Amino acid sequence: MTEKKPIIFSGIQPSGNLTLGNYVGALKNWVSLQDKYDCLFSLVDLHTITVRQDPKSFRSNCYDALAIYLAVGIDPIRHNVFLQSHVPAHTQLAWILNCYSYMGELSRMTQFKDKSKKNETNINVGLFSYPILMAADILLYGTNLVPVGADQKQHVEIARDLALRFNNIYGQVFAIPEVYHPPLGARLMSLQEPTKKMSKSDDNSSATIFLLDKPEDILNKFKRAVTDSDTEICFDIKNKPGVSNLLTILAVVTDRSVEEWTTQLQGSGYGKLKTATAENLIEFLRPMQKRYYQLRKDQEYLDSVLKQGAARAVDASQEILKKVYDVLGFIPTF
Ligand code: AQP
Repeated sequence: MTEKKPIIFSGIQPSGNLTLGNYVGALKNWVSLQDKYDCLFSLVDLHTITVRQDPKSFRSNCYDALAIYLAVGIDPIRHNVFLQSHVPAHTQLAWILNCYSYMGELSRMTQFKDKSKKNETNINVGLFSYPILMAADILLYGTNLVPVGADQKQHVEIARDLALRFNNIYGQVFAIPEVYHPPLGARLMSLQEPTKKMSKSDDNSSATIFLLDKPEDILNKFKRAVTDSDTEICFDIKNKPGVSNLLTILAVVTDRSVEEWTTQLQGSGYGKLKTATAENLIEFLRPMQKRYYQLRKDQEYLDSVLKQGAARAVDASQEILKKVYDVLGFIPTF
């Protein structure tokens, strides 16, 4: 009998082209953790509509993101790769968890505050209750580990709080998930405002590196990256956020330490740091981009991955959902 592995759940919103931040904060770690865990990697499309989407681009963004998942090395045979909207249990559990969540705790969420500022004309209830749906995503599968970037820490904490709250009343229903952040790059910063997170939806496209950016665009974005008026290359997030961000990217994509790069580039100036980061990133992305374009053309294959992922996730979602309904006293369906 094969030993049961601990469970990972994580997802990305197909709300646009995926970024280097999505890669370093999430995808890279999914790939490295997938040998030791049973994983559910979702395209969290229900979360995506908390901000208005153009239906046609939304659908195409879902396939783009799926092809990226596969191109970076996620194995869809061993693990579940699926669209959140294909598994109704996510919204079923989310409704129940709504009834165990408090307005006060949700209104403290940084992402809600940030996104409300960005979408002043559409501060919808979904934006507010986003962490509850995310808690449902996680708790539905008995998840043990949630690999995400630092910006999602608060949301995983809410999922833990809800699980503990529910278990305290009804007994051991949910596993208590742990958060996982990469040791380096848990929050990649904007290239234009390095005190702000690098984001898919930044109005300034120079601020963000997209995984499918062309080499010349990557080089130009790094050349224009904001640093500081000093000249010394050293890692100091508080006083030199721009330089520290570039060193982080350089270290992550070359699999070398920040210290090694700082020593190697000593006395070189920021120009050299920028071109070294751009050139190494371009080479790092090249094979992934090639795989992406091959996969993206194969609609039949992409659909087959989604079909198989959904069937397995629907199946896996039933056990805990049934348990929740049962402990709450709902009459089982006949
Ligand atoms: N800058 C980042 N550094 C490290 N990790 C990041 N993540 C996102 N940005 C960074 C991680 O990527 C995963 C998926 O995030 P998401 O797309 O579901 O939501 P988000 O955090 O809101 O990402 P964006 O890029 O900022 O999207 P938009 O612009 O649509 O709001 C998560 O694990 C996240 O931590």
